[in-house]
Amino acid sequence: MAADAASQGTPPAGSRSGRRDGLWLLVIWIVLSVIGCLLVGLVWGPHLPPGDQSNTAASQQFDITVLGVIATPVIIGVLLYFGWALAFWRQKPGDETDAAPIHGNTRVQVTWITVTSAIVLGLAVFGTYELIAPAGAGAGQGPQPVFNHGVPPAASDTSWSPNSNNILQVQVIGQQWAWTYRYPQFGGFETTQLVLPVGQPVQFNVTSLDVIHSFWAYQLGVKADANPLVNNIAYTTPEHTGQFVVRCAELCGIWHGAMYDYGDVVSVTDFLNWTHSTAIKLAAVTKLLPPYALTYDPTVLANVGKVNQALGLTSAGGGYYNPADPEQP
Ligand SMILES: [Cu+2]
Repeated sequence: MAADAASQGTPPAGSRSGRRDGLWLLVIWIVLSVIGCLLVGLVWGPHLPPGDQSNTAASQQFDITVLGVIATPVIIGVLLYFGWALAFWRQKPGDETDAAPIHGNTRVQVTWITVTSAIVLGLAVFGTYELIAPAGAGAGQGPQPVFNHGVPPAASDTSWSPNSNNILQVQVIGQQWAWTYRYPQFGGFETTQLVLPVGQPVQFNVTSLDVIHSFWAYQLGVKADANPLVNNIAYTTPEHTGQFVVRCAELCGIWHGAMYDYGDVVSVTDFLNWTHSTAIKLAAVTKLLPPYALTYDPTVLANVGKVNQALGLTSAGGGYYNPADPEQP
């Protein structure tokens, strides 16, 4: 039997040529895995999405890098074994005999179960920790989120200054098919521009005026559902200035695909200049808006929207439908 198997080119387990193949495979696998892990971790890692524009984004990038590093030896192992089998263990032309039957191999089975269990359970522990400790998912954290910056947001904030205890609040309002942003600590003006100061914790209060949307600030690593009559909270701290993309990540109607814009992370000085000039510029419109609230009643807002439209305003005080929008109801 052993002689038959050897003549077919498939070395039986435990034979001398089988040992040598196994040793070669092990050595090559270790070398390739070390190189692969270093490349994935150090070269590819810093370029993995969503980047590192905010602390939440950097946390997600770290998670994806860790997953990539763990997956690398597994993928290399599979491809190497597959390639090795194709190259060296293939049947010779004209040989149609069967290979030696294999009945169980305790060492392989125990190794397989141990290694796969360790990987899966390790990832479960890592994933759970990353989800809870730094709120790594960056997702909406609910109306009463576990606050993760060590600075509790004060409910009665009416102003904001950098590095103070009153976290910057930005209300994100989804509506078919645009995002608007309210800044309650700067008189509650509402604008289609999302501007954030660098290095300062931000609290997004995400809601909707009509259907379910999803606020996705891609480079900030923030994604939170925007539901009518729900205040969904997400935190982040932008760490680099620059532009980021905001998309709606929940199919919300015919112009869902067009429901995106860009936000800007700017210096604290630029941010304060922008808020003060915008508050003055929009003062007349802000007076017409409903008072700042964590959610808005869509039935009331439709009327407010009509008033605004009649006044020639396109503010999102409610029913934010651009008069030029062909889909306007
Ligand atoms: Cu949407």
